[in-house]
Amino acid sequence: MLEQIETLRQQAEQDLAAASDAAALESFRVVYLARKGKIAELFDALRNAPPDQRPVLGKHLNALRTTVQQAFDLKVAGGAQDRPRASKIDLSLPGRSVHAGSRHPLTQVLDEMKSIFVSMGFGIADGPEVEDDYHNFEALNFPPDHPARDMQDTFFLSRNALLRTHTSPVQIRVMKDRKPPVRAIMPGKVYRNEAISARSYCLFHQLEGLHVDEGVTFSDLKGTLISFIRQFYGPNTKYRFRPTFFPFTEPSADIYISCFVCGGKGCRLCKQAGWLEILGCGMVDPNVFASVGYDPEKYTGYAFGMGIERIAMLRLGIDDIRLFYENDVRFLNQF
Ligand code: 2U9
Repeated sequence: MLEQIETLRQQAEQDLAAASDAAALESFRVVYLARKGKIAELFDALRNAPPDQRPVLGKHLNALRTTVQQAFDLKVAGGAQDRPRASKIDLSLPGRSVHAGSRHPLTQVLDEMKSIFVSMGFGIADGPEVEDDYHNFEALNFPPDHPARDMQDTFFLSRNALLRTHTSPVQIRVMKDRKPPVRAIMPGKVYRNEAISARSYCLFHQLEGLHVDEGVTFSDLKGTLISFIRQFYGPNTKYRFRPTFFPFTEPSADIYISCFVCGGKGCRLCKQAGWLEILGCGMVDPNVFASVGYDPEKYTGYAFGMGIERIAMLRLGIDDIRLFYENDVRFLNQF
């Protein structure tokens, strides 16, 4: 048995020297050092040895187990120190930040507006961006000779196909589809054939809204839009309504808020006026109701519209509308 012990010692020495990775070391441990390994097998065999030899053989076996275990432990520990790449990692260095991306600034402003109107009971409707003269102009009470119908102002794709110049045709489609009550906002892209500059672009976004039912009044319009202004611009924002004209509403108004930079004293943002124009609104013209088949004697309603780029520019301090469409990450990263 002494010979067996010596042979096992030599075998273990060779196998340990040959074990070059973690998997080989683990199989070495299982073969030699585990509960059913080769060294344990010899300890079992000790029971069959003549009783007078057992103490000496036991001593040799214990020595073998200690030697193999120590050599194994040393190699495992040495392997850990042998990792030059790992040892060069400085765990105290601050991590590199990963820019996760964010919503486009126009999407951020639109999402905030949508959630305010949805909380006030408005649904969200959308419709086609390629429209016809009827939905974009005629049903909205634009006279045949209105300047917006001119090629200079509108992109015509053919004689009767054009890129919508506002989201109002969506309201026409919604009203033709459904009976009152109707209460919805219509956010989306609109197109205008204008000279491109820091202030105007061929494409921009609008959010329009419409509420039609029996007995809807100008007070409802005021209550809804003042509530929107307080939620979006802050509870102490001052506002004023100024009469204006739109073909599709009568009476009509533009709403201004006190400049949130100077508080109304006059500054560069409000062009010294102290007021910023933020949206237009009015009571839906009876001619519009007639063209969608609503009885103008029975139903009344209000509508409003705002340009999202203008509002985002005022709020975020952006002075060139083209920045929204260039997708320059140096611009987008700031929001
Ligand atoms: C229907 C009836 C009425 C939508 C309205 C405005 C006033 C308005 C402008 C804001 C800035 C356009 O983006 S902008 O240039 N819009 O001032 N829009 S009332 O009125 C409607 C719409 C549809 C059937």
